[in-house]
Amino acid sequence: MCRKLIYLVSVVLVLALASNALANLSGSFIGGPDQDTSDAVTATASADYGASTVPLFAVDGSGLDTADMHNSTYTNQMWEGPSGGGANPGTVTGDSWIRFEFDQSYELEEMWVWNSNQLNSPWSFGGTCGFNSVTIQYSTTGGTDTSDWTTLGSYTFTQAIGDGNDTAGLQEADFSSASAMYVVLTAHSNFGSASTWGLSEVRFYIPEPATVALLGMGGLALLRRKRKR
Ligand SMILES: [Ca+2]
Repeated sequence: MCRKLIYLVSVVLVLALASNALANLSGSFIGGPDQDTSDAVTATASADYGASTVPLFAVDGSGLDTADMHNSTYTNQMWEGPSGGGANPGTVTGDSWIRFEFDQSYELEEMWVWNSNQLNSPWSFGGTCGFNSVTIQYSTTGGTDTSDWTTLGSYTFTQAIGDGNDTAGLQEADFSSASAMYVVLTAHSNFGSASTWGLSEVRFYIPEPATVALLGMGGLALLRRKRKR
């Protein structure tokens, strides 16, 4: 009776673990698996135009469909701001920047950036607000000294086209497992907009969770127990 109870409890525990692991597996990015990553990623920026263009819209999954393609060309779905706002303390100077803070340090694999997909009718400068020449820097402390930051590199982003149902302007950056709690993207040019800078969405990929290994061990232990009986 007692053995049966222990077995039953073990099965329930492993099933619970499996459920948790599968939930984590379905999205190996910070704040996943749902597309709204704002529970674990906080975005701040050099500037914005107010409530319809706040940095939050770069991390809340807005403007993406379930296949991670652009599905919007409007504000309220992406971050956007004017030039200026000064440099983020400790990182390089540019015309515009956006900073991401995670809920803890992570070993980053890749960052994905969906560039600004804004179609600013009646001016029709689709995608011209997007970052073009960009410096990417990261830090574990977020300190205000330049020595607190490591430069990942200089990047040339591609332009989104101000259309829906595509992934134009999707840019990847490889962090090669660098530890970071903060990432800053500083733009030195965009795709033609004289006054406006922005991004549609940014996502940070991390290694699969350790629970997968635990799940494997738990399942193996149960199989062995079953074979012995
Ligand atoms: Ca968005």
